[in-house]
Amino acid sequence: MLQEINFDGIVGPSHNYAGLSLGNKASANHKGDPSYPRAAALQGIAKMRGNMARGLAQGYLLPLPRPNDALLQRIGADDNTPAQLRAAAWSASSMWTANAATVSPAPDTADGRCHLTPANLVTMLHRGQEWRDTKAQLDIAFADVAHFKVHDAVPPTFGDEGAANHMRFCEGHGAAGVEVFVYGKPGGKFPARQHEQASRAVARLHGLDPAKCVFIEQNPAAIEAGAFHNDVVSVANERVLFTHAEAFADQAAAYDAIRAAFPALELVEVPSDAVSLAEAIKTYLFNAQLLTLPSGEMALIVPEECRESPSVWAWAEQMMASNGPIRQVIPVDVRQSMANGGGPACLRLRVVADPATVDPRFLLDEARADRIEQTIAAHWPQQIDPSDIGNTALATQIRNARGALLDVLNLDALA
Ligand code: SUG
Repeated sequence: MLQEINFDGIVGPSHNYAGLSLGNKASANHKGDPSYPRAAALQGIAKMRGNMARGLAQGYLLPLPRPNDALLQRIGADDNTPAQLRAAAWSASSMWTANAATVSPAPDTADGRCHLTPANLVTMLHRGQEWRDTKAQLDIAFADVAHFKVHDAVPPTFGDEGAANHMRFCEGHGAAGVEVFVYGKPGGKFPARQHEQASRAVARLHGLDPAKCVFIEQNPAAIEAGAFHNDVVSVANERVLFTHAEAFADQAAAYDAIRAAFPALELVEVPSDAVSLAEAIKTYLFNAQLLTLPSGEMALIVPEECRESPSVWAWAEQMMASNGPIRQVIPVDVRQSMANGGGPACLRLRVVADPATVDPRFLLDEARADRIEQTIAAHWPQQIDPSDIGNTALATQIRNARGALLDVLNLDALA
């Protein structure tokens, strides 16, 4: 049976704070801090276990090979190369699998298969190195060509950031949906990472019905305030759009366009006088997993930071007391990822599929969660200081740690 499976990125052993993402406030604010890869990865596993315990299907994608020597060679890295450039080859940014790909479930596509296009992530050097290795995993996880089609990334210069700028509305995950692509217009203070033409190319490649696609411009003021991806200010699930009132360039026109394609839209809008744009971006209230529980109720999995914000938590409590579609708000601790600008929603890629058609080596159960946790506890570095980047012994530890995980999951093909 078709169902939503969330594929979380396992946080890689090289997780560090190098301040690489211009326009991502958390990344800039934590530049130079020590990082805790082991704790970061265990936080991620705990989040996955929580959703599994709620009765939801859970998968994962593996960390990519780091440090990436091929990237260092391609930029001619030498002893004088700035630390920032070197750090790109050490980034664990593939943990944010909302940027791994855009996914169009089978009921939406012309050939009745689920289509996946890895995001080219060309705006940032440290992210642009990801897609071929990501595709190698998607090719294995979704190898069943009767049910899946994995594309190549769209070419540069069209920046594509994947599911982080993509929403889907439907009556139920297994029903045909309306796909909404949110793009930024370049020319602002910070890069607009998702280009309209990239979104349109993905929609064409996936064989979507043009009448069931909506293209919406992100609010330039939101990008300027630090919403470098639309999923920092909006999230959708089934009929529900949960959004900040300043997410889109023309908010009313955006709602109208979605309603024209999907009349059943249920809007949960948070006004700016309840939660300011700045507070929404600081707490990542919208970078939440909006999930349909087996009971049919919706739950919002938010970062712990939301509970610490008086305005956000007051709003959440009032919403739960109301008769709206979101019945529960559940905080989770993903602070290590949050400090680099990645909340619960960034850490997962949603795929609607029958789990029986997915390679089981990418699906979580309690036994696999135990094995992954043990491997992390045994091999992931406890702490990385910025001055450690480039250290040969640490590079070896990071490579061996990933190798140990591949062994345990029987995925040596990705070595
Ligand atoms: O691309 N952070 C990521 C965070 C991505 C969040 N994803 C979603 N919103 N879906 C980014 O900006 C920081 C890396 C560093 O600074 O080392 C970073 O890449």
